[in-house]
Amino acid sequence: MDQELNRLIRKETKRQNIGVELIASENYASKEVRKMCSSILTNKYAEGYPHKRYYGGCEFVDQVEELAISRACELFGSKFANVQPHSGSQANAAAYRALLPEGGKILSLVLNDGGHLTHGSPVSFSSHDYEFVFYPLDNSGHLNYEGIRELALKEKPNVILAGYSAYPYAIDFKRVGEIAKEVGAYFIVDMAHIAGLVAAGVHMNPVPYADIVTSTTHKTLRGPRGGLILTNSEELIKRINSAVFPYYQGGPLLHIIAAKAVCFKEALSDDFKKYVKQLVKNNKVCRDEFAKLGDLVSDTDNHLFLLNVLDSFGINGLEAQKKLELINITTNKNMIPNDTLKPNKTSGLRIGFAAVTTRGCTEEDAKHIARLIHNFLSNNIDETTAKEEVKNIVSKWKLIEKI
Ligand code: DSN
Repeated sequence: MDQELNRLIRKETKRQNIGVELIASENYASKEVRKMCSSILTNKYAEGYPHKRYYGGCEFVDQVEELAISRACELFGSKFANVQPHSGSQANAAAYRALLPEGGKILSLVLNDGGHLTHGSPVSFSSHDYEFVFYPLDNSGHLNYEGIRELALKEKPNVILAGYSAYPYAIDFKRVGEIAKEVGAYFIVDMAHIAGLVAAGVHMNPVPYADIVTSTTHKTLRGPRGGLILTNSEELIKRINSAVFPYYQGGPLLHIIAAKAVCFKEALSDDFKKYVKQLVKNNKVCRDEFAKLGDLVSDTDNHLFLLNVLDSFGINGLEAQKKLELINITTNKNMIPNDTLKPNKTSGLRIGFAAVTTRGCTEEDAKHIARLIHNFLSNNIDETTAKEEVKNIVSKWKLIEKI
């Protein structure tokens, strides 16, 4: 037994159990998903794809990967899937490689407005390998589709990218797909954040409109940490497959692919649809409670919203994040549209309900969480009282080991 690691895992288990987890990209995977992650499938090398491997002994792992592929296709209504990307970043890298020449142009949303690092940040491979032009949000923080169209007509990009990490509104994939067609660009959607909402039919599915859809499997989709790529094009899946292996990755993680297969099966269930509907409700009532209390919040159509802590409480995002951690509420500092502070401070917090809803958070709890955060960040209640309230809220929820 590795005592050092066991001790750390026990501490992390306790942290997860006593906390209110509001990081919008996190969730709690089921026992079955976690069982697959620690299965003996980790022992197997299987470079290549089912029935075209570089190693012997792949007859069973071929079936594991085929099962994951067919369930992913069924869940999202797609013709083809690649379930090997180790992460969403790897999935995006492979999608770009499949569609773009070196230095090709991508139209996307900048990180500070809610995009992802791999959507052209100077610190990511993406901006080194490709040229990015960013479309702005309108003054209310919404996508401006006519603005995207005008920029696309002017810039003539190879790819238009939609799907974001901190965007609280619904995305009209059909509309962006039409713009891409009009300007002769490919259309990639990174649906990592909203994959669970898409799976449950609560958000427009990008698969019919995009050339390639990338995702992670661990956010609202509630599976293991990993990536996924979907397409309806027989030509593109060949290019995607070569871009994943051998271009960017070596051997696939079959234990994680098995866990993805479990996650896709779970996401096909009615229980999952109920979960996502509750998640969206919880998120909205929490957001509305902040608004009622007079705090500055974005509106929301999905699983997350942005709270402007600088103008609501006179502290920056980093200070708010650290202060909430004192009472076991986990959030992350986040830029808000037209932010005046730098990304290492920020004026906002990103708040999401995917994780707490899995544990059993109700709409009443979600309102209570808004009031608690408001009162603690306004210094209306002290740390001990606030911590006690957090304890009372989580005491009604499932332990994470039981999920
Ligand atoms: N880091 C993830 C998030 O928190 O949104 C995106 O990959």
